[in-house]
Amino acid sequence: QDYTGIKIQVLEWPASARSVLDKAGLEIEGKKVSLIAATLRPETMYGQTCCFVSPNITYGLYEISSTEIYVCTARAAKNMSFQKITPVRGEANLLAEISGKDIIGAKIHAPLSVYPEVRVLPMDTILASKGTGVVTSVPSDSPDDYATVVELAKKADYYGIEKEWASLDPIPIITTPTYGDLTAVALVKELKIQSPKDKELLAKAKEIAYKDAFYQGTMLIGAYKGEKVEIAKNKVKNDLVAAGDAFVYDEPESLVISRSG
Ligand code: ZZB
Repeated sequence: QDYTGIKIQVLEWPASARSVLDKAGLEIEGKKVSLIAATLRPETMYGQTCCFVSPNITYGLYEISSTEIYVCTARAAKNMSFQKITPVRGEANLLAEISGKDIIGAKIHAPLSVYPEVRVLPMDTILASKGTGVVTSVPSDSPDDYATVVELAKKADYYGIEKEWASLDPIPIITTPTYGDLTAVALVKELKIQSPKDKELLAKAKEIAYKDAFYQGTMLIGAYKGEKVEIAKNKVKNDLVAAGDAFVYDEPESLVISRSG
């Protein structure tokens, strides 16, 4: 998979994370720490409303330079170390480990998002075996993300979050003749998806959403407003990389296959 690794900078850690990092003796003062979200949809980054981690995944903080730290799974860091992303080939320098649980509520900056500051929220359906274990949320165009934020807002107390954090309006990013300006919202409704646990329906919605946006979609926002998604996708990706807000992250397909047997 040809992912784009989006650097989502942590602006403010919750108390739980500060205590974990303190105990690990890690000094992050003056360093840029970013959660790395793996996405196949760089052109949708204008519509990020939060960033998801799994409460059941352990993440690592990896040293990228004297001033930069990336947060992702160990598996992803290992893969990155063979793609010239870490300083030494084949090595990822682990500075500390932290549970996704302890990152929830962090205040972050998601590049290109119309919302200058958003929050880290929990997503139970994140797979540790895919991408970086960090998923940036675009509820306008990702049915999984929309179903998850609706669930989180409904049961904010249960999930231990502030309702407002999960209540930011989806942003119209792409328009298509079939689904309009908020493809994921339309599909969740059409397929009567009730919760993030509706796995099969969500898989179906995702497939439809990918195809519809890629072949029929037109950008409604950003530098390539009015252009076809098919064309704009790589332009937005290249701009993010050029700005230092993202990098190309390739996931070896064979690795995924051999893992699942
Ligand atoms: C932002 C985004 C915006 C995404 C969108 C999708 C969509 P795939 O196709 O199965 O490979 N993702 C990334 N890593 C994980 C993970 N470990 N567990 C669960 N979900 C993950 O899925 C790739 C997409 O799934 C990625 O692209 C990411 O969400 C999420 F408008 O990033 B995406 C129609 C989808 N639209």
